[in-house]
Amino acid sequence: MSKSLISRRPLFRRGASNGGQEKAVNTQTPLRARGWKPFFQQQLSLDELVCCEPVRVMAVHRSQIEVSGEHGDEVILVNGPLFEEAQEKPTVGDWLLLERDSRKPVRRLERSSLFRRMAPGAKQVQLIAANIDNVLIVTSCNHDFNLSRIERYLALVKEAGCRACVVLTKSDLVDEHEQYREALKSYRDLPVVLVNALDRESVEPLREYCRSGETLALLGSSGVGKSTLLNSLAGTELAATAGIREDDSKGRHTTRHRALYAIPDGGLLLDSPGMRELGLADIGEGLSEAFSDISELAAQCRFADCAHETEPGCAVRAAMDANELDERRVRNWRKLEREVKRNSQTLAETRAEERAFSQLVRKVGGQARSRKNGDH
Ligand SMILES: Nc1nc2c(ncn2[C@@H]2O[C@H](COP(=O)(O)OP(=O)(O)OP(=O)(O)O)[C@@H](O)[C@H]2O)c(=O)[nH]1
Ligand SMILES: [Mg+2]
Ligand SMILES: [Zn+2]
Repeated sequence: MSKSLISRRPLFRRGASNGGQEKAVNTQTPLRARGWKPFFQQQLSLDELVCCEPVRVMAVHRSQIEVSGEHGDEVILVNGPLFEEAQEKPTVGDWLLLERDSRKPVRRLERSSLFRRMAPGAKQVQLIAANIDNVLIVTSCNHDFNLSRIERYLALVKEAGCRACVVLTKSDLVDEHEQYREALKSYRDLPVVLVNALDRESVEPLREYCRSGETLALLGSSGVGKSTLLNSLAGTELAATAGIREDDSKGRHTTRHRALYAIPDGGLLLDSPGMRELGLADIGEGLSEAFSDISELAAQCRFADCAHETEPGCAVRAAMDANELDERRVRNWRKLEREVKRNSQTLAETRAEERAFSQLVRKVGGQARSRKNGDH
């Protein structure tokens, strides 16, 4: 690992432009304001308490990571062996321990939550963010609204153990916006908030998800208004948003990188580019929790391996026939179950291949060393 300190910047570079309100943020201890909690504190050894300093990962670039800690923001280089394993690589929201003097990363702390997806077109997972407390699933009151996609996000959120809220943006652009809220009425424990993301007053109900010390992720397709929401909650222009355009229901991928932003007098917000694909993998509990009504019914089916099609004694089928369960929802549940199974299998194969390859590399390396030493 190379010597890593490139630059240090003042506290809360992101979001610090709002002079007056910034003061309120800094009344918290800097670490707590960045989301530091007993869960992380208790992972430190006595030695580490003396020699190391925790920093939060605010953004990840190819070979650099922007971090923020007790002494402000800095950029560190990462290209050493510490972070080679895909799962181990730091992602936005992670806590890293830096050696106090050299500013070298020592280790990554255990995560309280992790968001990941199947990397599009690849046979491995891609980390999205870590240590998130709450999630806003953002969708707009137009063609973007899609129950099956919301359910996909929900499975991811439940798996990570986060609190979720659905935010319906652009309510100011349509008259019949209540129909969207109505469509989500039957979802258990799922708050729904209708907003005009451009209007600061309208987004006030969302403040309870981003109190100081909490980390809130904004997830949703491109163009739904994630960065607009971030700016309205921050009360200042922290992230670029798409300009006005004629057909507003199409995204343009304005946000290019995931990053955490500290908002004045509040918590940290994760803004991310809209994700076209959100492949689920290595997820089990999350899916049954997101579909807890169906999983509970499925547990009552006569056959343990019931496919909920034509089997006798199928409780899921009976609920659908009685119009108590939406057929689309059942279809989506089964589709996601198959997807998780398929992707998890692919991942297991990839991991086995990687293990075999590194064993081979070790073996060849060992043989080469033996020859060099003249062993027989
Ligand atoms: N009228 C209205 N316009 C909105 C609302 N929310 C967002 N917009 C507009 O929609 C466009 C897209 O908003 P962005 O905030 O850039 O969308 P995003 O989700 O960050 O998109 P990506 O960065 O591409 O993922 C911008 O022109 C916003 O001004 C809203 O509630 N009402
Ligand atoms: Mg954006
Ligand atoms: Zn059944």
